Amino acid sequence: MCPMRQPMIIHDDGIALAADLETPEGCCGACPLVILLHGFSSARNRIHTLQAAAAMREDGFATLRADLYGHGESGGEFSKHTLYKWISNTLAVIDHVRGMGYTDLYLSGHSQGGLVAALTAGMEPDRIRGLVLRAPAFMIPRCAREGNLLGFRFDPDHVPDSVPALNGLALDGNYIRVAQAVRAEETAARFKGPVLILHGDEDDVVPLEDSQRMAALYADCELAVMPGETHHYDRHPEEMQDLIRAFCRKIKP
Ligand code: FER
Repeated sequence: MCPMRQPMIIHDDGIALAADLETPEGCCGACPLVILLHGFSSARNRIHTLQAAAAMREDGFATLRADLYGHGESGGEFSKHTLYKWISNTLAVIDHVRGMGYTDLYLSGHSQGGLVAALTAGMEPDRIRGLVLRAPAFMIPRCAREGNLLGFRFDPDHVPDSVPALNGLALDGNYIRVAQAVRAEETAARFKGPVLILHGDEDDVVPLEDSQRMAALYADCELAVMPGETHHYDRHPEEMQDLIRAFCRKIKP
């Protein structure tokens, strides 16, 4: 019998990443696996991520929820996290689960985690079979280049040493420098597998327009616009789960 839930620590070049691997009934390493990434200032145990993962397991996918650099129970300081560090973490998680025998791999992410899932899939299009992006924050590189992040305006050609983030936190200027260098559009063109993008039309954190723009760039992308839904899928979580289940059934190997 395999454990149904296995907490683990995955190392990325000295940074300890906390993760939970959960397997559906009867799966011992031979089942497909979805790696789920949380958003900015969030963590792997938030209710909407638990709900998304539960829906995936109902269709026979194992799930691994990971806390990324500077978030949740993982190492690193929040102010020093960047998209590059999160991509590196995701590559390390992929290597780790491949070492455990999981080869049929999918990525999913919420908001900033959705952006990172998409960027990583574009780097390993031969290893990642599909993507489930929930309110992906595709606008972060655009906003960093425009000089407007989290409602804070700055000169994009003279990036400040630090910018205010949420809840009294601060972000180093390197977060912005990295975000300015990221090209989400090119990564979409490189990934040919199936993509599901879920986006609430009452999301006031991440604009729906960026999901619409990016959906058109993927070879095989379904954009599900959820009426009345917010950034955190707190109005109709069961509808989010239905959409994920339908997609999982469609793509299941
Ligand atoms: C921003 C808007 C949204 C931003 C980050 C986010 C750093 C990410 C939100 C999330 O992951 O939930 O301006 O800048």
